[in-house]
Amino acid sequence: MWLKRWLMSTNHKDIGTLYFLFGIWAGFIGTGMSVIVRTELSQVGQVIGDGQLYNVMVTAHAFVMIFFFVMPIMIGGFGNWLLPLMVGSPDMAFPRMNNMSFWLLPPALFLLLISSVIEAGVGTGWTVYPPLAGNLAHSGPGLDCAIFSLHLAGVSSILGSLNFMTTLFNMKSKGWGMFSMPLFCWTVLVTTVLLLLSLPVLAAAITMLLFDRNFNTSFFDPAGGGDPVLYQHLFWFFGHPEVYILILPGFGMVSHVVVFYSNKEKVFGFYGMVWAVIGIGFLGFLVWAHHMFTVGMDIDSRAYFTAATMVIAVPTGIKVFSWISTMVGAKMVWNVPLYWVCGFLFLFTFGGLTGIVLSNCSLDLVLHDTYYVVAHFHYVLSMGAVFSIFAGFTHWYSLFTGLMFNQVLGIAQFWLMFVGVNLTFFPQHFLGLAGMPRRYNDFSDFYLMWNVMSSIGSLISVVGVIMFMVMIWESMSSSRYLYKVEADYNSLEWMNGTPPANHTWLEGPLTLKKG
Ligand code: HAS
Ligand code: CU
Repeated sequence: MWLKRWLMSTNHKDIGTLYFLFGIWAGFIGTGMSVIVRTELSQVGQVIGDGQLYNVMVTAHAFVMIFFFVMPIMIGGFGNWLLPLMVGSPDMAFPRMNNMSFWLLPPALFLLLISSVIEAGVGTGWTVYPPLAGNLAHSGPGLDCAIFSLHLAGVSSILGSLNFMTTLFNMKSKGWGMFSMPLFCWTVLVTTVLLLLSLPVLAAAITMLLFDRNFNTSFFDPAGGGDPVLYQHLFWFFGHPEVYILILPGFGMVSHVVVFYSNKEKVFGFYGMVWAVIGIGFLGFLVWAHHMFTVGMDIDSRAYFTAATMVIAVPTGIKVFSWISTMVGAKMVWNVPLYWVCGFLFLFTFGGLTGIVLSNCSLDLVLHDTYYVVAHFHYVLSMGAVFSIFAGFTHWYSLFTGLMFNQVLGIAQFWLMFVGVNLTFFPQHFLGLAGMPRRYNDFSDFYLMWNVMSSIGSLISVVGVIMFMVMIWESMSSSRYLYKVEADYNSLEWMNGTPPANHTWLEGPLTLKKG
């Protein structure tokens, strides 16, 4: 029975729970790797004493965090749990395929982890650029395992995307049009379109690389008429949409949480929000070469990619200002999720602004491959994507478990994380501006102070993450059912597609009442 429930599940909530457990576990592995990285960089000289091993840790940290922590939790966890409830569908469109999407992930993670311990591991960075990823610099099967891992995770994402799309197109309540869907559904829908259009390009690139490595082709080898820059184009045609894949569902969750704790009926500018998300998704496909300004691009392409990239600040700004407008003049309820949302708004915007700085080709020629880039993407990821996950998780925890977090612990944990991540990543802007390159295991004395700060910050955030586990343990061991769910989301009418009478989707899926 237990095996049947968890191994052969066709229930969207159980599968969502599996995604959460998997993602949280992978998040711990990724965090452990980041601690190794920050330890190496906490002093001048070498700690690990092996540059390749350091690079392997950096690479695996990125892969685990992107493909096995943020994506499974945001899309797999929240998507599975919430989308059917939000559109009034009894389950996902293809429940058995849903189970398969999940169970492709553990073998993918397994392949990725063993890739790090086979021979010299994969020390290429998550971009896996040839010639470093070729069979001269990285001989042996480790890198091939990493490629297979990406193939599997990619198949999982594509199947999941088809499932979500079909559910959102075909299984909405009677009489619902596309614009009846709440914002989280819209963001997941756009995310799945991005996945469906970008992942095959990554699959092509890494398959060509696999052939170059093992079957003597030379797609990316100039000696055989190939071109390594082609790989970069293919990778970033996937890679840039990927960064929006990592943030868009977070945008959706933030919208729901903002409305809920502002006591508002709906978000400011709903249609503007929907079109902003669609706009970000569309523009995301037109800007990939801002990651490649240093390859020797002609001046017109530089001007184009700079301008196109900056345009994305417009729809993103629409979203930021709409969230703020939703809160203006509201009777705010200062619960834990609202702390995370305010942290998100402040820090994501900051990371977005440094992105605009990097989009200027002339500046990027200097800043590319420095810690400024590392600071930029950790502000939008560790504080954007991760903060929105915390906002969503602390908000919907009662729906998932029927339990409540301890408020004091929750607020303390927020501030611990807030201080930790800012202390970790703010100094990295200074390191980057001073020219410290990324993906090196040592640095000159000149960079010592800010690196020490950064490493101390990372330890503070680790304490924050452990504290989050304490919060989960505390809530479960105290069995505190403080809130009673007013609407019965398992009722027959709900399963048949009519939302319960007191259901107002723009306030989030639940109307909570002190019980
Ligand atoms: Fe980025 C590199 C540019 C958003 C993630 N980004 C990365 C990498 C990652 C990443 C992971 O153009 C490193 C990849 C690697 O391993 O090499 N990024 C942008 C821009 C935006 C942006 C313009 N990035 C994201 C998001 C991410 C993410 C979201 C994940 C969640 N990024 C770059 C560039 C590089 C880059 C270069 C390459 C650097 C290099 O050399 O390698 C935008 O989407 C951000 C829009 C958001 C805002 C904030 C809110 C907007 C408001 C409106 C008013 C603002 C205005 C701007 C009018 C802009 C409030 C005024 C400008 C001022 C400076 C004041
Ligand atoms: Cu980009």
